[in-house]
Amino acid sequence: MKLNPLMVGVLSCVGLLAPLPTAAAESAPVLYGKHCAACHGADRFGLMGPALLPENLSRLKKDAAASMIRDSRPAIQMPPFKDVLKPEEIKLLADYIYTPVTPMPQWGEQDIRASRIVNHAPGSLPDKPQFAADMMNLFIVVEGGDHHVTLLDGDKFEPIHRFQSRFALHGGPKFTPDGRHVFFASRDGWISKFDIWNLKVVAEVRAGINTRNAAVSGDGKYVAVANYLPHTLVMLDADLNLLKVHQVKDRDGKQTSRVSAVYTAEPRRSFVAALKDVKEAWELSYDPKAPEIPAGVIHDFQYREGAFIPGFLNPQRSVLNDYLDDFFFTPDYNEVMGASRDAGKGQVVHLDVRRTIATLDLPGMPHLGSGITWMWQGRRVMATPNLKEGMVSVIDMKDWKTIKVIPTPGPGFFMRSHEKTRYAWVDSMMSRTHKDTLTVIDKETLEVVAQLKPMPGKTLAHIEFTKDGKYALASLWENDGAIIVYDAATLKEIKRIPARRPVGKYNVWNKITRSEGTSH
Ligand code: DHE
Repeated sequence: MKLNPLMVGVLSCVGLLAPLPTAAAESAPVLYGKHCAACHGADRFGLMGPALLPENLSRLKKDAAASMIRDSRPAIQMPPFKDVLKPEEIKLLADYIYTPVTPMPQWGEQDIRASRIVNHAPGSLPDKPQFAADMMNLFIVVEGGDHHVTLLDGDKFEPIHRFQSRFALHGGPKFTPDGRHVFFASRDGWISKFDIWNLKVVAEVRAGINTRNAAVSGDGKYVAVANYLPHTLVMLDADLNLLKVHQVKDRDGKQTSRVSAVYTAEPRRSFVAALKDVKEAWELSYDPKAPEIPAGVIHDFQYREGAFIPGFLNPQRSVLNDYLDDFFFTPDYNEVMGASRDAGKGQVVHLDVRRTIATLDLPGMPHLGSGITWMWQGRRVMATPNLKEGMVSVIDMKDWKTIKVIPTPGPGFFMRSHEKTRYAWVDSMMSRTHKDTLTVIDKETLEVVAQLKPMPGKTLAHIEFTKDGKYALASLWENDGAIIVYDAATLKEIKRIPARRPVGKYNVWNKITRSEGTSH
């Protein structure tokens, strides 16, 4: 993690073992077996404690991991090991957990099936909300500080319920179309299904060892999970039963790939996945009647001479000019605007043509996953913050030209707006000096109208609007942080709700209606 030492709780479970004093320096695997394996797994894939593999630890610097082993941290179970392990043993352990496991760890069908936990069988909970609130104006708040989730009433701005989540949730939670269920993905591969109406985690499954994100189909029947480790794309049903594990390989079957992300293209009834190490995008239909997909050379389509695979939940490949890392759908979902993290150039991929149809001028490492769109002077534009430079790029979605670059005080991660508000909000959380500042941009004039800095020096990021667009909720991204509620028109602070590093918040209505101002 480049921003903060966010892997709070890494090794958190080690303390459940009574640490034994170590007389002489032992080898790292022996030390690990003695002090860590019971909770983090002998294979380092994680058990009650998180996985300790370089892929899972990439957001934590090695010396921060060493100091965590040595001194522990507040609010985690692990005791400090400074009186148990010698400094050189702590270093050995830190080196060990950053050593890749070879060959690449596998997490196959059997592992996935065996990991499934059902707390409440389908149909066993009431089909009515068990509390009074506007079910469409609820917020799911992910609190990374102590790995909890809060359900917030979006009218009263009061918490309704708070529960422990899996370690290190990442990406936006995904809702079923009725807004009743929400699915979370953790970096360690756990997918959790929460019944909002009954305030219960109903089922969980571990779909991978290191996961990027998950997507839920527009009909709420399927879940797709994008993994870095192993190189798989996993298909589940909505009760988290395994349907299929795709080994992600190029069309020649030679090169495997991590999956950067998977999203739902609801109007196309499909999932679209970006691959990090292969120049392909995959589209998998979740329509059981999807036409078969030609595989290999087809001599005659009419007479079906050639090999075909079923169209349902199998990949159609678009072969691309460049890698696709982060991407953004056009409003009709037929095209994606994509960026490769290193290139400085982007590409537009047409999902029917199945190839790159345009290149985009995108300097500054745009965070396209955070892009939003709106109508400007009769045309639709999209805007994206940049992870490396303090600027928001505004792009015409017809000719893919950059209309304007709006300067912000520093590189940002998240951008948000709402159909019913005039302003778009963006953070500068990647900046050391301006991580505390939110920039408010007028969507008509494309000018900055305000900069908000309620707590100098403290990170302020990630906005989400209420269902009606009248209030903007920002995260004071600190362990003793808060959700700050702003009037979206006057930009005045209305309320603070305490929260422990609230990394993100998601409004049910904005998500299920695919609001143009929010991420999908
Ligand atoms: Fe994220 C969403 C990728 C680091 C917090 N992040 C996403 C998504 C992707 C992504 C592809 C969209 C998934 C979705 O919503 O379904 N994130 C990446 C990275 O490649 C990156 C830069 C490096 C990494 O380590 O993975 C990265 N992300 C971070 C963080 O360090 C953040 C700030 C803190 C954290 O908790 O990990 C972070 N990412 C988020 C959040 C979302 C997200 C809060 C959901 C945003 C939303 O509003 O939808």
